[in-house]
Amino acid sequence: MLDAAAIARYRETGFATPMRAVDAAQAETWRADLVRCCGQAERPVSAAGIRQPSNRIKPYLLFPWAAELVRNPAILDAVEAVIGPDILIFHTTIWWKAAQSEGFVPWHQDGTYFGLAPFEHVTAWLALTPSTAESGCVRVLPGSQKLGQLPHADQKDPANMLSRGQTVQAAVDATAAVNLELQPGEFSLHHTLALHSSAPNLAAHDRIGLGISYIPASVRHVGPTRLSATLVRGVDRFGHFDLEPRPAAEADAAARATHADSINRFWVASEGIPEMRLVH
Ligand SMILES: O=C(O)CCC(=O)C(=O)O
Repeated sequence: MLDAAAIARYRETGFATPMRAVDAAQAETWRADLVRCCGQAERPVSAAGIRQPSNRIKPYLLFPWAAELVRNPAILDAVEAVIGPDILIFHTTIWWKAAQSEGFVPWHQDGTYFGLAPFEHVTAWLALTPSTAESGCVRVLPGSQKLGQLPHADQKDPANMLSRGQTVQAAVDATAAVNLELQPGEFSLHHTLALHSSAPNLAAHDRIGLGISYIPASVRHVGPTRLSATLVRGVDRFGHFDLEPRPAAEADAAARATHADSINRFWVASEGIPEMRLVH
């Protein structure tokens, strides 16, 4: 999947693309599953009036189809090539841009918001619809992962798809950016410190993908809260996280409890690390 030259390119540029995870038919099946299970954009409210975690965050704890998706062997092979054989999933976000909508993602580094050390996390972005320059694909500034962690600040804008509008506080030469164009079933990788963003979706179709955050088991959370993560390949010899179970049935009570617990811990952790608050 990633030969020595491709791994060297990833180290140099901070990204690798495009690679194929599944064929278009399987991508369409997952897209339909996603629309059925995660169609609600707003977080649901319980009978007691308490806002519940969104199905669009960590869906692999709720839905067997998503649990299978994040364990896709082709994605894991590529991830293994860059972070090694013992792999945990720390987070996953569904990135859904409606057709011809204004939503955009500002220039940012994922590492700013996760409270992880060292900076070895890699995001796999899997397309379930075409993700092109026209539909607002992810674009990356090559080599920016070498700049280290840059300061970010909140920039409120209703069209900003990051919860608080977290934006890097550095001049970005967008003309040097590379569009990570993907067809359904293809994926890219980007390094946790790679500066990336995406523009509004000008296409006549929704643009849907998942950003899956993989870390080597050696990476730890820097705050005092004990977080949970999912072991998807190899062995966890470090025990930095409580390991999450795979859902047995679609959003059953056990899966809902695991999902809520995982996300609640994340929220607690974010109180000590302000950048983490309500992150994608
Ligand atoms: O999907 C997008 O437009 C942005 C994705 C992103 O920021 C990420 O996967 O880290």
